[in-house]
Amino acid sequence: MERKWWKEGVVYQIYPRSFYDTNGDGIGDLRGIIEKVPYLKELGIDIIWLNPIYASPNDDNGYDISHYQEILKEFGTMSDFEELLEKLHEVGIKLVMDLVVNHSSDEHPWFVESKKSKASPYRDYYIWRGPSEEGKEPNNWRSFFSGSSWQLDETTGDYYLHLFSKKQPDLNWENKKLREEIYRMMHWWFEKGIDGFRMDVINLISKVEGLPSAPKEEEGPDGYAWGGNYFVTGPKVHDYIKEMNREVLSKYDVMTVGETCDVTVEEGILFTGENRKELNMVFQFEHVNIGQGREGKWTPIPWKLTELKRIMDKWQTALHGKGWNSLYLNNHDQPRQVSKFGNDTVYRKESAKMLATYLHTLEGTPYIYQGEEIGMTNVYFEDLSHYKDLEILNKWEEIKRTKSLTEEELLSGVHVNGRDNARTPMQWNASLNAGFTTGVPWLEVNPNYTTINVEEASKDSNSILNYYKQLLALRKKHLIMAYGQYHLILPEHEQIYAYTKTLESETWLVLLNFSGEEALFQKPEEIEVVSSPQLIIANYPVEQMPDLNTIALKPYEARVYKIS
Ligand code: ISL
Ligand code: CA
Repeated sequence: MERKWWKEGVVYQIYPRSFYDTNGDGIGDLRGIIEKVPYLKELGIDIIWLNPIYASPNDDNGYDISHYQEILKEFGTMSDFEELLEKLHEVGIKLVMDLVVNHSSDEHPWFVESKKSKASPYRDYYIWRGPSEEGKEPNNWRSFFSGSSWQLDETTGDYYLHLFSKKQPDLNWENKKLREEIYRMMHWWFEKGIDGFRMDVINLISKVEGLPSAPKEEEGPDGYAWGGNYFVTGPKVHDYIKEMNREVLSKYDVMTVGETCDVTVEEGILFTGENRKELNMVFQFEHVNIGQGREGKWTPIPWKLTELKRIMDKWQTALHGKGWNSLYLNNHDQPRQVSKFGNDTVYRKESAKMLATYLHTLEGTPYIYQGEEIGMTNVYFEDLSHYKDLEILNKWEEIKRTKSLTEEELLSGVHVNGRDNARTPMQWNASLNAGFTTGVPWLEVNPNYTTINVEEASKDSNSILNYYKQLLALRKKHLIMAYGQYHLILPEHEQIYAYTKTLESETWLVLLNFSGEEALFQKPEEIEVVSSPQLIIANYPVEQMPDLNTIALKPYEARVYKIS
């Protein structure tokens, strides 16, 4: 086991637009983060991952970058950024930035030049193709954000590829000059002192040669198909990452996490293997994608605890000693974890604490998404017009054309899985707009801010917030939390998620009830317990000396014992 700061640290993800607004324009800003540094320090986190703060026309909230070395004006200035970095470093918190290089904005000077003519020196920075034989798009790939992945450009009559919105043209990684520009930009940020990158959809940067269409029979009512086979973890992706590591990453002591949608565990080992010289860890998606129906995330279906176990067990086991896991249940693209995996009504507090216990006792690096530490929930706006996320708005347009879902059906899907669930402003206190802004927030606050907010949670010793503080303090004391080997017990149980963690001669037993009903834990005989097991943490009051052979776990109860 090789010790590393990025394995032992806990990451806190900040979505700057929704974190804290200091000038009343309704948009969170860098000075807002600076003001909250003491809050973050007290919470006990070690690393911040900041969603994009670069110059951007904001088609996709900053994931469409028009200048990689400038700060979005709404967020502040470069000197605000430098001050933030300095203040974080002063208190020992590291800063990881978002690296979005599968695509840029269509307003990036590279694209503006690329578009001008087929002879432009920047033409090949992007992926251009002529129309198909039928005079249509070059292939049938559907964009992540609905419709074709291709946009016709009148200037030359060619189409450009955009796996995401049409304002996010894909960069052409085959072009060596482009890759060198990206590496130069990365050096520039590292020289400034940042501590790492979270790499947006980094496993999509290599496309299969010829960009073949997906099979015709896979085309949906919109006429397009999922083209993932031709760009998810494509043929040259490992070469590119290795090159990036050689040219840039290896020169600094930094942390890297690849956002790798649809990545398999085999690929996960290749990306994160210590001898591979690629990345430190990846975000896999299998566990957050459970519970999807006919129209994917828009038509949620019930999921089973045994599915979650199977997926997480696979990743925990396969990467042990071989790679490294990142641990998350939500982020800015996902519903709130207490709403998806817990219970956001009767057992909100209990289930939020139970989920936290889970994440922080798995092997890997845990990520807390802003507001998770106070148990923020999904938002249930009453109609689609309240939403701002382009994924939701584009889907709405799509269903108006295809009629594949009614608006009511889409709305209920959005309530469960829409990205804006995670993006409503951070709830600081019970004053107007949750204390997030004195102006009009860019996205409405969740009306439950009057009871769910940081101020309230700080006053309550029994709050979710205080439980997170306890967990993070424990993690600093006990290496077993980050490094201990996970071993699943009771794999078939549909209510209880139980496992042991072992590091050298020490073993912990983690018991989690993932249901709203009482559940009876019966300890398998092969799990040996010393005569006086020690309670490490629990989310309900627990009797002093319980008999660990059988325990009736209360709804969403979590207990961790040191059993040897
Ligand atoms: O949220 C999703 C759709 O259901 C995901 O498919 C998401 O689009 C995918 O994980 C990629 O996410 C990242 O890149 C996008 C950006 O919109 C997301 O916010 C970002 O996390 C394009 O840059
Ligand atoms: Ca502001």
